Amino acid sequence: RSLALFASDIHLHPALPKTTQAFFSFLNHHACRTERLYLLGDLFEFWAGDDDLQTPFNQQVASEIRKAADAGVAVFWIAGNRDFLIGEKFASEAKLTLLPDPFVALIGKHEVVLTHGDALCTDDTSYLKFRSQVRNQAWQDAFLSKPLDERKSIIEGMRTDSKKSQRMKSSEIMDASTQAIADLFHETKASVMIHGHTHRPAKHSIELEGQQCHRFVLPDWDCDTLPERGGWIGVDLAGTISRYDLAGQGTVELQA
Ligand code: OKV
Ligand code: MN
Repeated sequence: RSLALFASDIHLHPALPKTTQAFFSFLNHHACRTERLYLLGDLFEFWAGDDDLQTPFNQQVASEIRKAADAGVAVFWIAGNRDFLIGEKFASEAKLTLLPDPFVALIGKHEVVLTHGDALCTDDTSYLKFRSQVRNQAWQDAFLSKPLDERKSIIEGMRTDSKKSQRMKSSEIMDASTQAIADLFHETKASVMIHGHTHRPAKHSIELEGQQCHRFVLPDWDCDTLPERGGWIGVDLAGTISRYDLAGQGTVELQA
């Protein structure tokens, strides 16, 4: 048994069957044998509201997560920039606990700060403006009061626009900023950070105020177009942090 597993940016969608199968296989073969599972955002390609739980696809995702919970895994969730409209209904169907972003967890002997990662991209000022709008409770209440079909077509329209304007290109401004990273380590006193969002899987180590700090970036799981992508981070009972590929092959990144 491992202590905790971390995954993000799986981008589940009915049109991406390989990605979906890879996630279900992760749950059934790996996540079912951990004490805690942390899902750190963008599990879904997009989420239009918990009333979309009627679709067979969304039902199946919730029930696969619930199976892990029923096997004794404590499942935690931090929202991403695509599925921030997940609410208590989804949480109870999937038997998971919603956490705020950021959240500090004691994992073995490590104080670990967990975040999706989009709020670290502070150089992308237009995105941060959009983020503060859509994370506002009154805005969400108004959006969720629209019919589900209308919400889905608004989101589809945003996705089409974003593809057209090439806003998704991997530019420097869309990476986590050095200052935002240092501020989060400082504010939380954590020495380990785990996040996703940037799709730049890596381990970065820096010294801050005399303390070695390690930042682990999770991979995205676009298994339908790029079969080599995907994977998770695990902490074993001794506190060793490893990175795993989708075959479950581990590489030690930080000794306890
Ligand atoms: C993804 C990013 C666009 C960065 C919107 C509810 C809302 C989901 C959404 C819309 C946008 C994802 C899903 C896209 C990432 C961008 C621009 C920058 C920095 C809602 C649920 F607002 F309507 F309530 N979205 N899309 N960006 O076009 O795929 O990551 S997206
Ligand atoms: Mn994201």
